[in-house]
Amino acid sequence: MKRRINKAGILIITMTMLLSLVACEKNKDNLDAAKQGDTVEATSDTEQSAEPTTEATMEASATEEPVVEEEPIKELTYQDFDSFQPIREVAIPCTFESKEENDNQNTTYEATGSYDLNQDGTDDTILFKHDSDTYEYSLQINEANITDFMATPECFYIVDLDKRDTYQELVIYDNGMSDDPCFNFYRYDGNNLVLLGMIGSLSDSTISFDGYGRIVKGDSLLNRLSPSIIPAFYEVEKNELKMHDFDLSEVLNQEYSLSVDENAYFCETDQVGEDFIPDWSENMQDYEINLKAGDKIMVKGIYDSERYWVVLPDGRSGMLYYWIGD
Ligand SMILES: [Ca+2]
Ligand SMILES: [Ca+2]
Repeated sequence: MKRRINKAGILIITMTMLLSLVACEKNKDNLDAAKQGDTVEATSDTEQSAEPTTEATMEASATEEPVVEEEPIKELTYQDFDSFQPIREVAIPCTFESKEENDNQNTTYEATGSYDLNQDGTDDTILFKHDSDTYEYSLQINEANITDFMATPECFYIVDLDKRDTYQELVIYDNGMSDDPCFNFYRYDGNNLVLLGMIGSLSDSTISFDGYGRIVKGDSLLNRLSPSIIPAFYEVEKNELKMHDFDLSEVLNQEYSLSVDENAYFCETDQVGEDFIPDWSENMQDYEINLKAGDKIMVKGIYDSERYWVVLPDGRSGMLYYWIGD
């Protein structure tokens, strides 16, 4: 299990999204500064346009669906990956201060920030406390509180999931117990604080938003094809994140170009499908494959975000798969 000692620094960085999608690693430096008592101000090159519409939402309850203005939106298809923007580009600037305390037994991390999450004109006080030994955390926004467990909180973001309502959501990136990242989504409506849900992803930079309440991950091989493909999307329904799969039957047996270089594993086999078990023995290197951007592959089967039945440019057929374990 991988443990991180210095969470303090990391958290703060959070909202930073400078000109070029600076990653958490860069932010860690800032957080270290914040750990000393400084204030780290995150910036974003892309602010979402979320004009407050104060009339309806101040009395809304987190137990109710947010008030959504009438604005028809395009039905999403598996071909719409380009209408999504990564979290680092859409995160709204916010400042957090943090401190870390150690005694003989426990390390506690605390971060505070202020942001008008329900867009009622008054900033809301955000207080996050985490115990790195028990993994328990407390998130308090004004008088509302949630306690739960989180392994390795590293970054805070504020995003506007749906620009048609007045909520703006807090997202906490948890790097997991063993580099198994997860984004935790919270909504505050002025009275209630709700954990909308969690979305696991294979890295911290692969979650994207369309501004109309829809979220996609970018950690699938399908995202890196040209044209890119979305296997599924998430949206909030009754204050809960729900995943919707796309019907990808039209995608199969088609040839696609890779949009980026692809380092993976490939096993030439007829034993394709859900039951395929990768060889993770000491011979695993024998299955490494390096495909290049522009290479054409045919997708014959999609089993999850880590395993695909493909036909390679040289005509070999088998399973293309990825290392996601520890
Ligand atoms: Ca407020
Ligand atoms: Ca909103």
